[in-house]
Amino acid sequence: QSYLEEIQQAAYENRKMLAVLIDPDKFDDTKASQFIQKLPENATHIFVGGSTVEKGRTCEVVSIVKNYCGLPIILFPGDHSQISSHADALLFLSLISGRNPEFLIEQQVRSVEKIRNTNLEIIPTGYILIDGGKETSVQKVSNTIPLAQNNIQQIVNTALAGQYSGKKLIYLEAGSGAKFSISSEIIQAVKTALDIPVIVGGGVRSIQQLQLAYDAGADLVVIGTAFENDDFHS
Ligand code: 1GP
Repeated sequence: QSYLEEIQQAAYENRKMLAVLIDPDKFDDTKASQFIQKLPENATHIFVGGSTVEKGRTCEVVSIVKNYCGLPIILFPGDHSQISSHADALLFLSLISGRNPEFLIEQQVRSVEKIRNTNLEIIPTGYILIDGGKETSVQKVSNTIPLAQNNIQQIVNTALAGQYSGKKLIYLEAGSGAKFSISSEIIQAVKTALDIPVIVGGGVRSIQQLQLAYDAGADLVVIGTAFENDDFHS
């Protein structure tokens, strides 16, 4: 079974998934084993990526994490330089909420030479940036305007356009460190419209928020900042 098939199967059976996001630039190698030990029991995936990462750093972090942890490591790259053959799979992201060709196709084309010489599983993913109440680095780096949380129709239409163009997953992103995470109303509307699994991330800081996202229909939730700062609490 591929990593995508595992996600599809879990979503189909309503087994909720949790990814811990590691930003390679903020990862402390000397504390790798403690970090891994602290992972919540219900974590199912490690995502690795960030908006801006020093060249070569993603590879180092993936190799270190792999030594300590048996969870699948999935790249969540901010740009083509963040591709490491040591990971298991790659979210091949298109920022479909934006209209910047750089993140719709340019970075993807530039990543091909690197990807085709690896065994990485490629997972076509529609990435939708939604307003999280503050300007996040993904917004700055991608130079795109997030969709407003109250524009639910546009969010649903964007997600469906992603599905129709062959994306296998849709990622609803409020941005790392967002003030507000994606509302239950949005998650529910997107999940109801789509046949493919829905990932939700950005600003999820507590077990209650995590549960709300699951209850609304998120299949996989991504948590980064709260684990980094050790303040994920119930
Ligand atoms: C960012 O969705 C992820 O891409 C996680 O966001 O750092 O706010 O948890 P946080």
